Amino acid sequence: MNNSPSLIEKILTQAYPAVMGILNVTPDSFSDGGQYTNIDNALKQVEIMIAQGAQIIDVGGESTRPGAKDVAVDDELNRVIPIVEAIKARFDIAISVDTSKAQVMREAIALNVDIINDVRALQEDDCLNAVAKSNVHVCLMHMQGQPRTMQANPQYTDLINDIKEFFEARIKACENQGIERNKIILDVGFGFGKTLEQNYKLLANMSAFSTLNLPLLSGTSRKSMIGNLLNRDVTERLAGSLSTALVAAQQGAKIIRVHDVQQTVDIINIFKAVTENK
Ligand code: 7PJ
Repeated sequence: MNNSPSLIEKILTQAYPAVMGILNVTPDSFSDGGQYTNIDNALKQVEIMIAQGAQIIDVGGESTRPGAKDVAVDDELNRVIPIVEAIKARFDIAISVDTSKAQVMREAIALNVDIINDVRALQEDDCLNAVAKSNVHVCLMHMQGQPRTMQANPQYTDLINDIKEFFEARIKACENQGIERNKIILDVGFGFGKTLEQNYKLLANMSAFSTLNLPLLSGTSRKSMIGNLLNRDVTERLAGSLSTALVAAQQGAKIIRVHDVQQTVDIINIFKAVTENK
């Protein structure tokens, strides 16, 4: 029996946030779609992100941008699984798989991935089962509605409290299936059924979720909450992405999910210097 902490357990006990580098293997993702569908290109990008200081690589085969179409399970498996295998064979890096499909979860878990990152918080068929009895960590993200329609008219009684109650219910559902609480990571889900103002309210109040005593993941990189506020298209959102990442770090996020790894590592190192010299 090996009791030494896993890569992800070490990451979650660090004093400063870890950077999760995004590897989209979808042909239609909003900011880098189609670039990394070929295995060699994907591995090159992984190598670059690791050299830049990423501690986790998030592999995603379903585009969840507003309006995106559903992906068939076989297509998602064919996109994701060979790339996870290839990364595992070459690099000692924590791997997260961004999926809402039980079959993709099962095959990823069989390859010993570290995190199942589910924007639907294990609410789809068989997902709780797929994760239960494994050792994997899960990221439960909050989304109101479904990607195709979620930005139409998001409404909350009390934004922070509604999301907190959602987390409590999903944590309970996990625990009822035998998924241990200490395997769970939470994410408020920036851009997933939230207005511009609601996204910034969540960013400003992310530390309110620390009462749940679980690590928080923050994903704002290149999103519309930046583009719409600043009137910048997707290629011009770096400063906005870094600013939101810094606020998330100040609010206690343990993992920052980004496209621009090197620049985000830089701002975390600034955050660290500021904190340590207070
Ligand atoms: C997120 C995600 C996020 C988590 C995507 C995009 C859209 N997973 N997957 N959190 N976003 N946990 O990258 O803009 O915010 S896909």
